[in-house]
Amino acid sequence: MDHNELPVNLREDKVSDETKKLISSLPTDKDSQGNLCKYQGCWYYYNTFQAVISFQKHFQPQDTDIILASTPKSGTTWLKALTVALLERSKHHDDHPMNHPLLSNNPHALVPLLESSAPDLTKFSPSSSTRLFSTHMPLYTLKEGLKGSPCKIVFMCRNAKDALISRMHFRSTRNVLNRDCFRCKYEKIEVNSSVLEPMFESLCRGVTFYGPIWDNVLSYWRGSLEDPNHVLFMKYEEMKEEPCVQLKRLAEFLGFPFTEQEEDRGVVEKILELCSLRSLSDLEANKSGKTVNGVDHKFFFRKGEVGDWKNHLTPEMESKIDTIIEEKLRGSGLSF
Ligand code: PAP
Repeated sequence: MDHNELPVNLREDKVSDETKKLISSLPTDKDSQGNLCKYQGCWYYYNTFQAVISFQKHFQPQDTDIILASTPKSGTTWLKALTVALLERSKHHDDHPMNHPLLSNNPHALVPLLESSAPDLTKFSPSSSTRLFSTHMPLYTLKEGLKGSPCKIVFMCRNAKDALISRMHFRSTRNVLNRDCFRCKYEKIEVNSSVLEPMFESLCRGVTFYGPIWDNVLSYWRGSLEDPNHVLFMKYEEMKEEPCVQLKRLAEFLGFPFTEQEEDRGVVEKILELCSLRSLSDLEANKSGKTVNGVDHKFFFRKGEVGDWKNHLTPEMESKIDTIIEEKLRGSGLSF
């Protein structure tokens, strides 16, 4: 199989000579999918690392930019949809509901990833004057690229065990590279312990794409405590538990609070309904098509449940990861 058929982030074809030199001076490791290097405390596959470096050098922030941050599989798609819907409500889609961008676009197409080699971010101009971007980088690496700009940053955190199981399903459903056979071919990997165990071990070692997860999450947690006007810390579980409260909190933070009339008209509930897993995954735009990185839109929608890890992790695994995370978060005031 052609190297170019690999997911973009797992390829190493975009890495410049300068970046290769830099990688040779960084800590390196591997997970079950590919080579990783550690930059500013965070692990990246090489093409993504190149994109991080390019972002830090070339991104031109605007003060009104909004950055949606998360660790992978923590509710990014949902947060993107909700934020787009919040910003779009000024356009009175009640009159022309079919014009709503979420009805014809996957949320990832509306909110590009900052550290992606695919879109040219300097040229990206969405319909609204507020530009929306996403990232999985930790806050300190993100801030370097924001160059002091007072952008609003929203972080979505999710229980590490649920995010792990979500990623395992994502990998299993997607045709991923099976490096064990050394023949560079795609294989459909079944969800079983041979997939889960290496991913679990990597998680516990802290050697995961965009990990260690606890350091990444803590960077935003601390950022939100230090600068609550610019960094909002949200939890997937709280969004599930009290969606109205959390959506209003998000709207307020972004500077677009709901008016009393909007609340009376049920706009909060309408946005939550539009962005629910069920309605988004029913849309043709999300049933078909792929992201710029070649991921089928439909793979971003699965169960969306809290505690699905209970169906997959043994009590030993549960206890091991809980102990590690508890130790890493000790004294921070955060639990997830
Ligand atoms: P990404 O990191 O690849 O962008 P991300 O959207 O962060 O993925 O996470 C996917 C998870 O969010 C999936 O969880 P699961 O595997 O445990 O089911 C997906 O189902 C869930 N998800 C996607 N859209 C929604 C939504 N609208 N509401 C709630 N959960 C959602």
